[in-house]
Formats: sequence, C-alpha cells, structure tokens
Amino acid sequence: NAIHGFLAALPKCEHHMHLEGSLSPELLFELSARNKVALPSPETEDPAFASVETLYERYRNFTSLDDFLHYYYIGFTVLLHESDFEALAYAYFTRAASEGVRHAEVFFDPQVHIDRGIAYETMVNGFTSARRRAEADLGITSLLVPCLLRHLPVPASLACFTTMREAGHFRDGTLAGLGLCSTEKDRPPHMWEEVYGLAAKEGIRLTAHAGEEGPAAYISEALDTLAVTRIDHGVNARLDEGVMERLASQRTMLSVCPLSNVVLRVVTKVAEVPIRTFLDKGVPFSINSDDPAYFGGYILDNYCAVQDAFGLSVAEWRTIARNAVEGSWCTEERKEVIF
Ligand code: ES4
Ligand code: ZN
Repeated sequence: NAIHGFLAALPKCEHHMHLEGSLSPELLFELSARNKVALPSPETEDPAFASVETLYERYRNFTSLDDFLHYYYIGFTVLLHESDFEALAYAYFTRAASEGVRHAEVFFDPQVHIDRGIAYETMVNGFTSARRRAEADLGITSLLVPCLLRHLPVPASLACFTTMREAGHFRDGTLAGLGLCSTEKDRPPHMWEEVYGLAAKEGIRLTAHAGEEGPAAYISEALDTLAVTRIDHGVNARLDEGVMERLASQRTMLSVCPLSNVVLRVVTKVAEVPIRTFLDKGVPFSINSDDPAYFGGYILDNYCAVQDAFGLSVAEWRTIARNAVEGSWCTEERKEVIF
C-alpha cells in the first residue's frame, strides 16, 4: 500500500507514550529473570504469565482501563536499576526513530516507582541517559514528562511534585512539563487544582489525560481549573459541541491514541475516533501509541489504522503532521528542522 510508505516517511512527533507502557513481554520476562523478581505464577495466580505468547494474547483482551492498569503495574515491578530504565527508554527511542519519529515527549509514572522503593534519581538518570544516547545515535529529540497519578490520594501528588521541583529538574530541563494520568472515574480534574497551581507559578508546561473514559466536561474542567495547554486523549470531546468549538478556537492540541481507544473499549473501532470531525472543525490533534507494548501497535500502526479507517488525503496527512510539530514543546528551531 503506497500511502503506508508515505506515512512511514512522514516526519512524526509523538506526545502520548508512557515509557512503562513500552515494556514488551519479552523485556518483562528478561528483566524478571535478570533481577530475580517473580511474576504472578501461571499455575496458581494468572495463567497469562505462562509465556510471552499467552501474555500478548491476554493483552489483546483487555476489557477496561482498570483491567489494563492491573497488568501495566505488574510490569513496573521488574524495573529496579538505572540500567533497566535506560534499556526500556532506549528500546522505545530505537523503535520510534525507525518509524519516522523525529521528536518524542514521553511520560513516566514517578509515584509508582518511588512507592515501591526505587529512588527518584534512579529512574530519571536512566531515562535521561537514554534520551542523550538516542539523540546522539539516532537523531531523535525527546522531552521527559512525569505524570501524577489520579487513583492515589492528592497529597501523594503534592509530595511527588515537591520532590521533582526540589531536585531542580523543571528548571534545568530534565523534566519538560507535568501530566496527570490513570483512572478518571470519580477523580475529576479540579482535585489537582492546587498542585497544578503551584506548577503554573513556576512556569511549568501542563497537560492532563481527560475525556478518555471521563466525560467531555472533564476536558473543559481541566482547561479551567488546571490551566493545561494540551489534553491527552480528549476523544470524548466529540460528545459536546461547545467543547469542540473551544478546542478549535483556542487551538488546544489533543494527543489522540486510536489503537488504545479500541483496546480499552473507549470506542468499538478506529472509525469511531472522531478524526474526520476534528479535521473538519479545526481541532488540532496528534496521533500516538499510548502504551504500545500493551495495545498492539507503535506509532506507525496507529497512523496506518487511521488511514485504513478514514482514507485521508496527502494534504490532510500533511496538516496532521504539521499540527503535531506545532503542538510540540520543543524549540522553534527544532520545529523548523523537523517540518
Ligand atoms: C494510561 Cl491509556 C491510559 N489512560 C490513563 N492512564 C494511563 N497510564 C498509562 N496508560
Ligand atoms: Zn496515556
């Protein structure tokens, strides 16, 4: 298919990719053996852990965000040393660069690692060294964005934010911004207003997952109470005309993740992701992989799935690629080199 070659060559930016979500079953078993961290027993606990294949098969059958998050957090347990975090991130940058990604803004979940006894510096040093090596060897630039976790108490978010700020990492560019992820159920955005207010005072770039399983109203609430300049997912904006118009007029970029939305049953098929509507109404968006090791595809698979569902023109793909570059948090100089 000729257009797939075109999509592979298109200069891409990825804005919604959780580094822990790029942990393949292969690397999971490898690190489990090397670090002597037991996974759930396939005999007595969870048959999915019998092999790489059965685990991939289980990943194809998630029923909800919470069902996915259960496996996602098991994956964290094998990450112990700086070299593990380095290997995880470098494997992602290698794959992304091979698919035409020129710039990637990647998420990680510091709270989960800190809570299980991993030093904050261990993960950040590992990720940072992978970023440097990937830029030097592969020409891919990247930014690192921590996500606070919505299913944990708000004071835990405050404590984590304080750790990162006191490390000086927002000021020196080690961390490029702040995000918010995990389950939206009964955790409305305004609960994080205080933390986001502190971050805004320091001039930190802000984004948040909203309108994935949560309603369109959570998108407006994130814009109003958290002062985010980007929305992660945001597909439920399609259910509210006012929210659509606001995103278009403010040019707030959505980081859309089509295969993730299908696997987690936010939509029943990629054709239900409102790509056509976003294009027609001028809502800027980028196309992303979210948790590529769990959702059956990296960024190019997501681009191809969108093409198969919508049959976009070359001009429309150029608009999507340009909007993704423009919505990035890299320098204007870097944007000009990419597009
Ligand atoms: C996530 Cl798909 C998704 N939604 C919310 N939080 C997340 N963390 C990792 N993947
Ligand atoms: Zn996500």
